[in-house]
Amino acid sequence: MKRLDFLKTSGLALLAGWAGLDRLAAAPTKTTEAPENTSPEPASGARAPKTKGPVMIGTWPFAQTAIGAVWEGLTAPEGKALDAVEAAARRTEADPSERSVGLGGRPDRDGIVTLDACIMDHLGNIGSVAGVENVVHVSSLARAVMEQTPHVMLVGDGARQFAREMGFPLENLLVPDSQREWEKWKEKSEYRPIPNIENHDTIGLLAMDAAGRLAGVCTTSGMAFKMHGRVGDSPIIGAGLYVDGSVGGATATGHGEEVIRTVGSFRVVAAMTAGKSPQAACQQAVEEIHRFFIRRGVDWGDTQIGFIALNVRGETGAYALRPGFSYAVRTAGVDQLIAVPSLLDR
Ligand code: SD4
Repeated sequence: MKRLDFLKTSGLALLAGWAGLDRLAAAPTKTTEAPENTSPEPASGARAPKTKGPVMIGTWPFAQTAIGAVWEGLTAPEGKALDAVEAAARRTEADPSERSVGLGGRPDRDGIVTLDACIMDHLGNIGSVAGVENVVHVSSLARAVMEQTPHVMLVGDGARQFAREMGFPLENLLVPDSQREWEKWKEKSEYRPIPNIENHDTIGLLAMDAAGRLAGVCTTSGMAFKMHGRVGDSPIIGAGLYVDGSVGGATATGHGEEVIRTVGSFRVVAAMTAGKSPQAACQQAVEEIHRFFIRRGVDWGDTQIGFIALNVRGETGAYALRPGFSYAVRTAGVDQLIAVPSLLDR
């Protein structure tokens, strides 16, 4: 392994750590069935009863499985929010049947799978990678950027080179099903970078551990059949993810260009900083983004944007532009998949 003087630990030590995270993710869990809550009440700021950590939330139904797999580790006496979000992300990244994250992610229009991810802790430490080929666990790569380099973001070939130096295995991420979908898409499409509005399945995860530390991660293969080199919101701190350890965190899913344009996740955390509950903050951000569409006079078509948020009191919330988005919430005694309220009816 090429030695770089800013590297603080060896790739072997990192690999040992990742193996530990995957054991954490593989831990058996008890899942409590909970009725779907189709209309979560907005938390009412100072009047809301205090809730305590640990708590963990994530975008889309697959987050429920990922969170369940790491819950035991998060709730252990030494459980850390940062380890939990990374371990949960790794679980989804490793699953080839999840076609929008990690292994099995949908390719770009040239048939190449490129992944984006970022991670942030309660202290404001950040790491990010974008446009990465051949690396399944880009959430861990983002963490390695955060912890092992003086930088916060690596992209493309440089990110892959760093992965190799850190001992990450390089592999083919294009599974046969994704390849078949891409070939079918090529037949029908005009081979233009048309946003695929049906595959907004990024996984964003936020956790608070028993010590009150917050952390978040966001990992995706991005927009299906995107232009090669296109980067969405998911690896952009402030857009796809933001954590303020004294306030709360937020993460986004949906049309990345619009989330970048409006600095979406930071917008949610800023609203919480101003006193909004996570639920009200997500709603305010979506309403503001909707006003951006109207002001710009653009047709938002079937664009979907959704946010989830968690504050330091352990309160959670989510809101989307349109129906169809759901998020997983896990606290002591609660394991729910919640249908997210939305601004538009269709
Ligand atoms: C992106 N928000 O790259 C992410 C993932 C997504 O369709 O929603 N893809 O824009």
